[in-house]
Amino acid sequence: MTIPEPTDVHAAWLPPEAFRAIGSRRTLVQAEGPLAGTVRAEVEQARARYGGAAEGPYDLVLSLDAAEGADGYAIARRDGVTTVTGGDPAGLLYGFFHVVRLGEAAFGADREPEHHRPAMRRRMLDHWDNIDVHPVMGQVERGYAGGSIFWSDGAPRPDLTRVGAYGRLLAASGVNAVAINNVNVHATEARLLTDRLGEVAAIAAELRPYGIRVHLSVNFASPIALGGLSTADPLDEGVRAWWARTTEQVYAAIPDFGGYVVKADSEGQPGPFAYGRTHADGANMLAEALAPFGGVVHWRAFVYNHRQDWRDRSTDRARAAYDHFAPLDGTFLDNAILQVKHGPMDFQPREPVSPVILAMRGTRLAVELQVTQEYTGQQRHVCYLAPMWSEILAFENVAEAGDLVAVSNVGDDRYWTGHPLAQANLYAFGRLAWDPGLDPAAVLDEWIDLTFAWPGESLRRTLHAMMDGSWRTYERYTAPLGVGFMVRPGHHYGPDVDGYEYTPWGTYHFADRDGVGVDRTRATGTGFTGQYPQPWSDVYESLERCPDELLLFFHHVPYGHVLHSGSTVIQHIYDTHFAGAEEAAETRLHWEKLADTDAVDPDLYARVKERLDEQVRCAEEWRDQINAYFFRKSGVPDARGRHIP
Ligand code: GCV
Repeated sequence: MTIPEPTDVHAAWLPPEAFRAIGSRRTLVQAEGPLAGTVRAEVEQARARYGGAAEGPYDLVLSLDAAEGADGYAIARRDGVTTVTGGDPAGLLYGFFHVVRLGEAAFGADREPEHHRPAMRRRMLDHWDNIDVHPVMGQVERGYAGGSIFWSDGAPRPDLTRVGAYGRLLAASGVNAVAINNVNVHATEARLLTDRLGEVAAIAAELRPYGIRVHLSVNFASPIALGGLSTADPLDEGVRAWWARTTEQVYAAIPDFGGYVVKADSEGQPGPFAYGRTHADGANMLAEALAPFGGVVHWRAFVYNHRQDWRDRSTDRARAAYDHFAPLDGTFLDNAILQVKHGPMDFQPREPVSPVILAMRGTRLAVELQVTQEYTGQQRHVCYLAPMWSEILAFENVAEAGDLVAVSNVGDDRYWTGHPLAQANLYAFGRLAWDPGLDPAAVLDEWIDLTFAWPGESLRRTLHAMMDGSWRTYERYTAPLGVGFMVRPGHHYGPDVDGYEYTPWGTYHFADRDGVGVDRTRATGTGFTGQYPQPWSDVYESLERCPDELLLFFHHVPYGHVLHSGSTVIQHIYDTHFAGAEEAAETRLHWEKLADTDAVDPDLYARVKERLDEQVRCAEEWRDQINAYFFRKSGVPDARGRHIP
């Protein structure tokens, strides 16, 4: 096999240098089969580049031992030999990339055997890629890195080398599944299931050598749109037979196909409600069609009324997923996985963990994160998201979900992710899905070492200074205290405090002259706090105990309300917005110190610099709009007398 290394694309965390330590040594791969073949090809390519020998005595021996379990491996070093023992061929591949991560350190002092197994069985990226360029959403919905790596303007890309390179990067971070098309499945994309299945098979062929299974988003109404039936009722025998037949054909073309992803009865997508059926009826029908082949259906819980009357204060979008799905707990088949966004709303920079995840103990769950930075700066702002994900994953039973899924941030951009530093988010997603307990700063170190080939302390310090706290910086200069959604409607970039306030989307902040926030208490509000188990139900209900950063998510409070920090809400708004914009400017200063040094490639330097200029501009815009808005509403001056326009 040929290692996919497209020359016109940035190497991300797998530059040739990352393979020097292995390539300059003597390595033995004692295993057979396709994935072992990938490892062997990787070793041979590294050896050809860095002059290592094919014969023993060996410095590195990779072999199999089922005792390490599926996807698992052990790594050890003794008497000058490093050993990697894969539980299966996929484990061998992950063990190989572990050695790549260690670099020279893999061949230093002795190591006691360390055993590694992924916490999540499925570590999956969802692409929101379209085949046709959508008139509003473009080639990739919420994509900030150019076009799709799979399709261009209605047609599959003729050269898929880059897809192989993507698979290689993903395998090195631990990802093992990719859903290739948008969950909003439009007419053309629906056909990937039938007459355009060859395009799916071609993508699967590129990803297979790196242990990645392909999944497909399907349209619930496919039996009508593609099969010519008069209904898509999940309990109709004809519909069930259609899905069974169609699924059989999918597996005939792609024997290791992963399964379906479904967005149903959500933001205009069809679903079982049209037939008076439940989401369990819908999910189970597809699960039955997939079961004979070992496939799964990821059924999304993102179901809410997007045509709400803004005057109606009793309807609460945050409640919707739980209201729809909690009563169905225990009724989903084993291969039906409920895919739940990490928060109850929609990937805001700060949300509580969704109560659906805490409630549905009798259902297989996938927790969904968003690597693409829809609400976190759209890959124009530095926003390292691992600290947020790590908080989410540390909450209650979140890390016990079998699957971790994230919306990919990759496009056909030369740097993969638009903002080169956004590559770290993609890398960190895979690593946290493998081990949710990893320290985000340590994961960043791994990314820095690989991407910049073990750079000096100065670049490392600069990147940590720019990235470690960047999510909190972003939070400071945008919507305050967990209230969310003060973005421009539609594209969701930049501030527009009242942009969504009088719309049907269910995303309101209720600011008036006296106060701000959404009352979601049981006592006086929408009752959303009651969807949490104890102690959270009481913690969030209580004005005194609710964490500051979520205060306005759960409570409507006067501007003079005193936070745990000792500051009033209004002063907190001013302080964080001045501080956040200042921090953005400092971030740029850190980067500018690298100008005219050889620390990073000049093109990469320029790309990041251009994005930082925009981040600084936008952070100032956020600061000024938010501060001016709340000053005008409240009439309360800044205690420190700073200029508010
Ligand atoms: C793919 C948000 C986004 C939509 C997205 C939706 C979803 O509403 O703005 O673009 O649609 O989430 O997750 O289904």
